[in-house]
Amino acid sequence: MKDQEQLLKEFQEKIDREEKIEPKDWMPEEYRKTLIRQISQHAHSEVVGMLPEGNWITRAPNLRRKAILLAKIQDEAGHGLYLYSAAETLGIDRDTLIDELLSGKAKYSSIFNYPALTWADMGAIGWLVDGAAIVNQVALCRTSYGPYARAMVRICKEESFHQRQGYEILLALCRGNAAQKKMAQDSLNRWWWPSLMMFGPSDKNSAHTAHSMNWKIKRFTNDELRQKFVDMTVPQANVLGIKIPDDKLQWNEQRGHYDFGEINWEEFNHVVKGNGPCNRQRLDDRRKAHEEGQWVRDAAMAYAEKRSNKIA
Ligand code: FAQ
Repeated sequence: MKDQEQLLKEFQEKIDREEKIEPKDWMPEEYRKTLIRQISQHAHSEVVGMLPEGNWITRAPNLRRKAILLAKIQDEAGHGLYLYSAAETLGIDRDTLIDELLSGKAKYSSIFNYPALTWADMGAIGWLVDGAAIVNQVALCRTSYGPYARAMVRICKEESFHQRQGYEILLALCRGNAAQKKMAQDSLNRWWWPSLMMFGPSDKNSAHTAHSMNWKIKRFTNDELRQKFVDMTVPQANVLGIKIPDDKLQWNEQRGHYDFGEINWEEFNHVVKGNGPCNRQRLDDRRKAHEEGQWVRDAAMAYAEKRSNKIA
């Protein structure tokens, strides 16, 4: 039998050769734990992420916008399902993960604890939040764990459609009257900094990045991805004709990147600890939705049991 050291060596060599780790392969316990943590937090983010947008389904400005918003929100639910399934391949069951979310033990992305106050926020969420999610997730298509990487490929295709629909909402508002343009600017003012926070703490304060980079779970650090997002988004704001709320934002010829101001990390920590503007409301809404969905889960189980009895 191979000893632990040999197994670890072969595991790392496999990762270094860019081969995927699959569910039945040997893996160190820390790798498994890191993946369960990251994939489940990601799944929870998709599911809680439905709430700020769900708030606007009944108030979408026309039928076309309502149909698009409904489809987008359903896509997020689907993303949650692929991700919970990917986490389950690591030997944890979905009920446990959902209990951790509903009890407040598990994290989900800080961004979804901010309120969606106007229709322009549907644009800002698509443009900035999905935009940030894509920058992070395109890299995750090459993550070392096979089921996570494969889920990401499909999710990214859908997210890029989401990003465009958000941008198109803002483009329509920015081409509209002064009040509509003001609404677009206001949404950018409120969502810009929280979107930058989505990438997580700065590299020097990130507890997991070093390990995750070594195992190729993460392909880029938090700060590298944040920079990519800023570089990609500034020209898009210029096309809209609205101003990113950062006086320090400027092109740095030497670095070939935009410089930008300091993130308010105190606010980030506050939100992650459960004290953001909507943390309580989001969890209450999820708990209520879970309770109200009990009959659906019961019916699905009863149907599955009946079918398996018939087959037996
Ligand atoms: N919010 O050491 P790191 C979406 C936590 S999907 C809350 O840097 P790591 C789709 C972190 O968990 C958006 N907590 O951690 C959509 C850790 O806590 P722990 C979600 C955060 O894992 C769009 C601690 O801080 N995307 O938007 C945040 O190496 C529109 C230390 O941090 C993903 O989850 C945060 N922003 O890097 C849906 C992508 N940042 O576990 C609806 C996958 C960090 O030790 C509408 N995840 N923390 O207690 C990742 O890439 C990584 O997990 C990071 C964090 C980059 C988020």
